[in-house]
Amino acid sequence: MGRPGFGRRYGERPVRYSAAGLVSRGLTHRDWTPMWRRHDLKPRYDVVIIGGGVHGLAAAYYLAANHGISNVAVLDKGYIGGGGSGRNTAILRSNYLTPEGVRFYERSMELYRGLAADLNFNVMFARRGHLTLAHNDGSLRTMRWRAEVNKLQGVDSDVIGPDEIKRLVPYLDVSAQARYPILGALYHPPGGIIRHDAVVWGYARAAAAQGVHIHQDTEVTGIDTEGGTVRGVRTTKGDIATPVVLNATAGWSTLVAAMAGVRLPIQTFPLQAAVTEPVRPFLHAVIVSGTLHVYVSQTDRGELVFGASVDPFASYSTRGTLEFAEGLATHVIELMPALSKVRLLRQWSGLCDMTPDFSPVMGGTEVEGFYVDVGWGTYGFKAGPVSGRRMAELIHTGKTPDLIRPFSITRFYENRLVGEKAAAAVSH
Ligand code: PYC
Repeated sequence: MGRPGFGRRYGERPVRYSAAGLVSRGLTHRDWTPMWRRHDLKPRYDVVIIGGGVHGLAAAYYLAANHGISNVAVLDKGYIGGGGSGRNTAILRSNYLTPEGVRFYERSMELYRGLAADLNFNVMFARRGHLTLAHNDGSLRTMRWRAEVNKLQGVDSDVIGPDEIKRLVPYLDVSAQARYPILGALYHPPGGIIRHDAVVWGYARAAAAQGVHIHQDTEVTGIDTEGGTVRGVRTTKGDIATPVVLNATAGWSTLVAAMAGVRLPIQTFPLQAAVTEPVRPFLHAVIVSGTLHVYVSQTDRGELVFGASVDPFASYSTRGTLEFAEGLATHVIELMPALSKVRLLRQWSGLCDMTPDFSPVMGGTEVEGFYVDVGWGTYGFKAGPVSGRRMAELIHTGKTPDLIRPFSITRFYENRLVGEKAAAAVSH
């Protein structure tokens, strides 16, 4: 395949953010320049990325910044970060179950830790410690298993008992009288939270500064192939010729892949989440209970952010339901009875592209030039930086990086699944 050209074409240098700049603009009332500019759709791009979430924007940024490929378009049918990237609960962790998964998500954590400096954008990463509670012997066994795999991969995780849990999270009911008493937890100190929209904006700004074009409100309506090779995409704003298309559309990924004639072993399910009114900071760690189908963290503004397992039926709905709010409230109060008077402010859902083994699908497909970065299920946001970086490397070099090789689509025909269901925040 003809690989995309390498000529670096920079866009406009972004304003460098700094404390001095903030003070100076405050005093002079000078406006900030927009973080990226609008462009007309060009008739040809070296790479077209479908999906303006963290995955698509990170891939665009690394294509330009690391590989000199800046004639890139990122297309989004809505606005950037309006899909899963703006709807997740912003939890970062690498305490997975398989060695392949742990290695991969740990690399993402490393990139996230350095992201604010790399992008000159405050993404508000907060290391909080992540606790996955075990309420029965089976879960405790899985937590021990995960802890050992994590340690072998150099990731800080350990199983701790109720006393230590109580010390870390004083408001948690660790008594033997609870309906599902807490027997222990997988404690992962490096886990934390981040500001998800800042991550999206930071990547968009940095990619645009390298010359990438971001086209919002631009829906892909078709993908043209000829003799099993990508030739271009059709959109609501016009047609584009391109040799390379990257599908980074999460919940919509099967529909987009079908336009190129590619079938994916993925089904889309909504995942609901909710946020409360702000309360005084009392919860430092991120708490997960698979048995009670809930996870909770507290933002820097004091709101409690909750999520659950995916809805039990495939759907493209992004609305919240009363059943979810009722179940959530019941379970949260079982965990932390002191929260019974806190009010829920908003609820919503995002779309999860679930694979049979709960691992993603990354790499090329049977259609030359058509790449996928999909199948993220409930893990997508955590992986944005590393998958963007490695997909960019694959597109540039034509060689699959070792880190993402286990996640190729061929694993489903070769009987080598990468089972990560036991590492899900909550049971599905
Ligand atoms: O895997 O940590 C997780 C998670 C939290 C919310 C959705 N997935």
